[in-house]
Amino acid sequence: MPEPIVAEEGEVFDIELEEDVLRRNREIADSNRRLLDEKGIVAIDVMGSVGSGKTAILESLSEALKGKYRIAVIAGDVTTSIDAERMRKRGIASIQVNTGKECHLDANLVAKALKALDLNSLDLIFIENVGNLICPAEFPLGAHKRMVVVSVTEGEYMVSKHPFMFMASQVAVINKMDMAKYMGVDPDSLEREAKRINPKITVVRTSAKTGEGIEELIGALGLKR
Ligand SMILES: Nc1nc2c(ncn2[C@@H]2O[C@H](COP(=O)(O)OP(=O)(O)OP(=O)(O)O)[C@@H](O)[C@H]2O)c(=O)[nH]1
Ligand SMILES: [Mg+2]
Repeated sequence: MPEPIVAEEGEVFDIELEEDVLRRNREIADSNRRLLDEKGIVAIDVMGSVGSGKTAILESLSEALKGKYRIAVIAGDVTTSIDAERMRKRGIASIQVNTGKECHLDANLVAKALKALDLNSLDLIFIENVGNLICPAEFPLGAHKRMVVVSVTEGEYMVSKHPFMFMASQVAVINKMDMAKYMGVDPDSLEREAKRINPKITVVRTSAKTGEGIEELIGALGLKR
């Protein structure tokens, strides 16, 4: 088989421009973190591919946690407000951020969303990133934890193919466990692969449909019921 063509560093984009953008993003992420800490709010960046179940997991987590924490969701999406509406239907304050063509949220968009929320009346903010397993990894938002959601319906290679996302996260969720037997995907091998890429990552298996693993996920995120 012929060797794959690999882009040299700086070949695809102007590398200096990219470094400037990433540095500015980090500065704004640091300022988001300072603001959150000042207000005593914990923020969690929820990343993962399209349809892996990010919103469904946030629905389950919010339901389980809303007696204990005052929760809001910042929902990132390219164009629609569907996810923010889903959370609002459950009585969770929610702000939609549309990125237009961009495949990830950035710290500046999150800063804007934080301005629009009443931070004095919140304890916990979930930030649902745009559905994508590549771009969000490079753009920290100022959250205290980053979690990546994959699902067994995405097949057996989605962890190995996206190492940066697993390196950037503290918690990995393998969702749609109720579908594992139909898909013939082995969750043990997904977990092994995630831990090979990032030995410090905590892996939790969930089903947003049956509620499996939601309690364990609450613990893995450092939250309490
Ligand atoms: N069977 C099963 N279906 C699930 C589970 N979690 C989510 N789903 C379904 O998968 C589909 C996508 O779920 P979402 O929560 O919208 O996924 P998402 O990651 O937020 O998607 P985007 O925001 O579009 O990237 C929906 O039809 C959910 O009902 C699960 O654990 N088991
Ligand atoms: Mg969603």
